[in-house]
Amino acid sequence: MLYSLCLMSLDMMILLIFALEYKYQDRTRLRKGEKQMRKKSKCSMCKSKAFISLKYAGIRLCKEHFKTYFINRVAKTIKKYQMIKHNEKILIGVSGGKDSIAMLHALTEILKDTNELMAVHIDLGINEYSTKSREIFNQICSTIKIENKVISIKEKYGFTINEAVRKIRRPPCSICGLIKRRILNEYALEINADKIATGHTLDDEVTFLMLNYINGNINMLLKRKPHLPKIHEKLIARIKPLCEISDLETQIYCLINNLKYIEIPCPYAQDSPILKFKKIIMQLEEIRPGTKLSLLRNFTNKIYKALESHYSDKVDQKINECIKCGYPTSQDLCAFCRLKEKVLS
Ligand code: Q46
Ligand code: ZN
Ligand code: ZN
Repeated sequence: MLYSLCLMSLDMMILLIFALEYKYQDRTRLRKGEKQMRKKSKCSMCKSKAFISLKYAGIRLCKEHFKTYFINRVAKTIKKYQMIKHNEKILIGVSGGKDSIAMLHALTEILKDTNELMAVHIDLGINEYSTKSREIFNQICSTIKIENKVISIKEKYGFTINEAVRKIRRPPCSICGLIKRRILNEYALEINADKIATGHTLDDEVTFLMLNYINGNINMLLKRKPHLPKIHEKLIARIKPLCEISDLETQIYCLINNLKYIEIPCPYAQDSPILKFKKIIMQLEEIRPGTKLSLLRNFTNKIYKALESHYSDKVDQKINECIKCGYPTSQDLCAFCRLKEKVLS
């Protein structure tokens, strides 16, 4: 869930989208095809002026139809990966970034009559970034009137992400990810939630897949599914309702729905290799629209199954329970308890 490369005004966004769309067409072709372009710039659904062109889907949409399209795509993803059943209690993790804000808004639209929803925000203690994220979370929760909770990691464990990063030689995002996963899971257990929804987008998923292909990390690849079911009594099932939606689409959804999201990047994001990989993946998508979706779907439908049947009995076999917290681990102490001990020592 890293923030997109830049944040811009709505007008700038429209210009960027159309600049990308016509980048490879020369002026003569554009003049010749003026009539055709006028026709093309109409919404594929209602023939009013198009606001966005989705090349991977071969459609152009006006603002209203983009809203409907986005909601329908999220609803379809939930159905396709059997993420949510009626009456289940869903805990929605919201960082305050565009992805999780768009997810919170869309899930409320889709599930408000069928499921119990609860939003949670983790205050990481990362200076102004955390203060602003918390404000944005409080604001959206009161606007859409959803039950919510803020958990401060300083209050819960006695240290902030800043303090953990200073003490431990490990990439900040890996420390932060481990702590966030644990807090979300603990809170989901406390409130008897059935699922935890996180705002991982198509770009996040594809970036993760690429990084782990490169490293040959089969163990991590086997943990990557849009819907990770409950495999231990202490681990709540996790779902990613935006796994087929791009970063750009979540940003546009927020902009046209006037949803505020955090506009300053996390200070640790710049050093993360994930941002560099995301840029490369965006270039691949430009060359061949639909690349990201193909990567994700082929992994989930074909490669994951092949890996599972060949490796699931060979990788990370030893499952103990942590002697301190009882969570599943391959060692005596789980990764979270080891991290906590180091930070507090
Ligand atoms: S908050 Fe945490 Fe992100 Fe900051 S330290 Fe990395 S993971 S970048 S969404
Ligand atoms: Zn339309
Ligand atoms: Zn533990």
